[in-house]
Amino acid sequence: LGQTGATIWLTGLSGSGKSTVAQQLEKELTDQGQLCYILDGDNVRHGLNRDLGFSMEDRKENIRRIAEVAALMNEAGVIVITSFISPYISDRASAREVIGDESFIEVFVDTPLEVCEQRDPKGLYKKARAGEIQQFTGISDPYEAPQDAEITVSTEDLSPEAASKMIIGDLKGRGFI
Ligand code: GGZ
Repeated sequence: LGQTGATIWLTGLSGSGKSTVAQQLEKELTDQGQLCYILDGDNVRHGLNRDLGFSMEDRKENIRRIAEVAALMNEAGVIVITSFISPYISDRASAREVIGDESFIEVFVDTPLEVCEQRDPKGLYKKARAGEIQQFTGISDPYEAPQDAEITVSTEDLSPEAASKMIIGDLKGRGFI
């Protein structure tokens, strides 16, 4: 009997609010008794993908492995929430293929670069501007915004709670929960 997990694929700049949305969504799904799990830099880039950096090739491989893991977890019935910049349209399209179009929900966390740079919670934009970090997304490396995301959330004027509600509504509409 096929299990029916889904993958909520968050994409957006560093500091856009992906993690906050992911955590809020995880909390609400868990409260509803749903099995879900966040894949993010903390649990993937420090383990499975610790051999990878931020070149175009390494980002591609990062996203490829994450998609394969998400697909396996979906097969086990888990709702997976991924929180990675995933800056390239082609890499996200490949992830969609690996996971399956019907279980892939792309969510664009659409926070303008100016706002992310203003927030700069880890001081990374400052370092990137100073040339201390190379190939930093939005500053010295590209971010290709989605044109066909299932959901776009503008965290500038939408709270994490409201963003999470939108995603939950979508999951309900598709019959995943
Ligand atoms: C972008 C970088 C970089 C460079 C380190 N470019 O705000 P953060 O710190 O916690 O999130 C960023 C994270 C991006 O890793 P991802 O795995 O999401 O990237 S990708 O999907 O493109 O593979 C940032 C930190 O790592 N970071 N160097 N050069 N972000």
